[in-house]
Amino acid sequence: MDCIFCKIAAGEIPSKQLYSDETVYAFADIDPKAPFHALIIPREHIGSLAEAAGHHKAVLGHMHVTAAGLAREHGLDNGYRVVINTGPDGGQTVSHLHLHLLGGRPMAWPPG
Ligand code: IU
Repeated sequence: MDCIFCKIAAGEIPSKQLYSDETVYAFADIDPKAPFHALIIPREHIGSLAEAAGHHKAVLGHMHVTAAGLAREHGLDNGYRVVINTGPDGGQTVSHLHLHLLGGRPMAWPPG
């Protein structure tokens, strides 16, 4: 499968690693939208949150717990935002499930 995030998780395409284990990989977004912007992806290829099913509960939880750990590690003590853009209307541009962890500045609401 020709998936850029699968290749990043496999180390075939370089990235700035922030966290790695057997289930997820986290790296710095190449075009950061906040002073701290990490992407947390499952090693398993899941195209988007729209494909989530019962057997994905553990990996989805793992992604969120990883986000909370990275936020603590990087001092986002005043808060942060986690975002999963899903499908065309959700603004998803890469077809491999990814959780954005954004912090280091106040976030606006509602999002655009
Ligand atoms: P989106 O939710 O699908 O729009 O987010 C995709 C993100 O992936 C976006 O913030 C890009 O800057 C980021 N990204 C990256 O970090 N490295 C890449 O090689 C590619 C996209 I392609």
